[in-house]
Amino acid sequence: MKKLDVVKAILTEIRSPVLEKASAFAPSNIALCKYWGKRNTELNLPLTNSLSISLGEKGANVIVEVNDRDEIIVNNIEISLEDKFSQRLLNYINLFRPPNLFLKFTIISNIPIAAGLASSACGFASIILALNKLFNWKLTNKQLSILARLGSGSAARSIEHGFLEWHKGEAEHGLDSYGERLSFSWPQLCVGLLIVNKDTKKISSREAMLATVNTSQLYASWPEQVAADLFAIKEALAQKDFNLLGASAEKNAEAMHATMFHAVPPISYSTDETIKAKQQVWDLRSHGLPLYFTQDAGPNLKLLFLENEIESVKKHFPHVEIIQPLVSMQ
Ligand code: 2P0
Repeated sequence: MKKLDVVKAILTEIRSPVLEKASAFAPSNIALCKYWGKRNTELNLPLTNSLSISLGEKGANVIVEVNDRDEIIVNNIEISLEDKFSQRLLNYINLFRPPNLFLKFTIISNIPIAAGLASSACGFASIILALNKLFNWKLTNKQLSILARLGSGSAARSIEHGFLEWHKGEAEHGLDSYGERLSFSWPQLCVGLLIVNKDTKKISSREAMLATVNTSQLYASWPEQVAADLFAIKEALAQKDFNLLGASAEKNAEAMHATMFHAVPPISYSTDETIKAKQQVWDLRSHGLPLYFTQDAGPNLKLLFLENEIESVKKHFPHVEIIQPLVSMQ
């Protein structure tokens, strides 16, 4: 099954744009229960469910306009069409447009470049949202999530704000694998972006998850870990039990990193600064501060805490950037 087959199942026809120009914003998202491993690499179909929180106004804004040539501008810099990023974007766009239609993409991302904040997730989600307007497809969020996933797996969780669960689905075509908004609200929840190291990653998450699935002995226990953590996280969200949420999210991230540490050769995204920051969190917690972290495919941490601890967190981590993603969604 190819990406184009999935597109054809959702869009009955490839049509011309109805507008000259359209724009859309999509938030970045952080997984509290991670997506790590695919059952289908072509369609970005995951082996497990995952659950994320969106990051409010941190994300990507895109303007798509009909043009006389393809053009890609990211944060005010024109990117060569030969660039790896452009090639990935153009291959994606080619799934949806008629021949001889050229488009200009102006993408503005307000995510700190080094934060490892799933820029591909909000990037592909914002693009599909903008294309939905440009072509007047009138798709549902479920359909948009499926199409965003074809660009990048975690984009399936960036179509909407709030807590989202990405259902892994069972079907070969993946029309049952999409992000769904959960009805929980928790405005007091804070995410702290803690940048400890600005080096670019040596191995992409795409390559790393493939290597983990193929070579890590620990991967066999990952689906069971996810099932337990997902259950606990949903329970924590329902009960507003912050310690259960933090402990489950941190354990899930640490388990994901353990699976990749057992890949052959081992994969480690942590640096000395990462370990030091984790130890600081553990130390503060042992002294009574309800503070947890999660870590994605990079050395930086995302701290998890509640609004009433903002001042303590700032005191111990003066460089942290604090987001209260759900505060405007009460
Ligand atoms: C996540 N990550 O759940 C996990 C945790 C990184 C660590 O999703 O190959 O860019 O495009 O499907 O979505 C990053 O991987 O990978 C990711 P593709 P993606 O957020």
